[in-house]
Amino acid sequence: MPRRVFLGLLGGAALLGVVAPGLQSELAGSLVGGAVGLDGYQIYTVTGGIPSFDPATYRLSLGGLVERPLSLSLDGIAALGFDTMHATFQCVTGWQVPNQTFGGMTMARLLAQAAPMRNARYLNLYSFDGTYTESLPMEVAMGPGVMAVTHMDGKPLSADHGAPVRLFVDHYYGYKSIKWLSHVEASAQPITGYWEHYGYPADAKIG
Ligand SMILES: Nc1nc2c(c(=O)[nH]1)N[C@H]1C(S)=C(S)[C@@H](COP(=O)(O)O)O[C@H]1N2
Ligand SMILES: [Mo]
Repeated sequence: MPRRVFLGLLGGAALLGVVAPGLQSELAGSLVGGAVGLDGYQIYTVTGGIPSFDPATYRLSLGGLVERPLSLSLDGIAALGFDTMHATFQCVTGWQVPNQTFGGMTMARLLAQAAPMRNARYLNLYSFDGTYTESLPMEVAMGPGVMAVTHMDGKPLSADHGAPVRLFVDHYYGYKSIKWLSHVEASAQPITGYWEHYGYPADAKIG
C-alpha cells in the first residue's frame, strides 16, 4: 500500500514499536518529513490523519470583523468564479514543487463578498482537522498570490492535499498554506499559527 496511506492508518508515532525495525527508522523519518506523494509533494498532517468531510454539508465560513458573515457551500464557492495561478510550492524544510497550477478563488475575491471592516488587520485561518491554524496580515491576504484552492493541476483537490479547500500563499513557505480550511476570521489580532508555536517565524516570506 502507498506509504502515505499506511501512515494515515498508523495515526502517529505511538505504534512505531510494533512495526519491523527496518521500517521503523524509515517511518520515523517520514513522520518528521512527511510521506512522499507521487506528485513530488510530501503529504503533511500534524494530526496523523486525513480528515473526512461530506461535500453536501461542507461549509467555508468567513466571520469576525466583516460586514457580511458568510457560510459558503462548495456550489456557493464555485458560483463566485474560478481563478487560476501558476507558482512553485516551497516547504521550509527544503523540498519544492515547481510549475504548479492552482485553481479556486483569490482570497481577495472571497473577502470582498464578506466585506472586512476597517479594523480587521489580520486573517486567522482554521482547519477542520481541529488542530492546524495560520494567520496572515490582511494586506498579504488581499494580495494576488493568496488563493482558496479547490483544484491542483486541473483536478479537484485530493483529500491528502486538503480537500475540499486549502490555502495557497505564493512567495511564502508552505506552512502558511493551511489544508482542510473551514473557517476564516477577520480580526484585529493575529493568532499564533500551529508551526509558529514551535518557533517558526510568523512572517514566512521566502527569501
Ligand atoms: N491542516 C494542515 N495544513 C498544513 C499542514 C498540516 O500538517 N496540516 N502542513 C503545512 C506544511 S508545513 C506544508 S509544507 C504544506 C504541505 O502541503 P501538502 O501536504 O499538500 O504537500 O501544508 C501545510 N498545511
Ligand atoms: Mo512545510
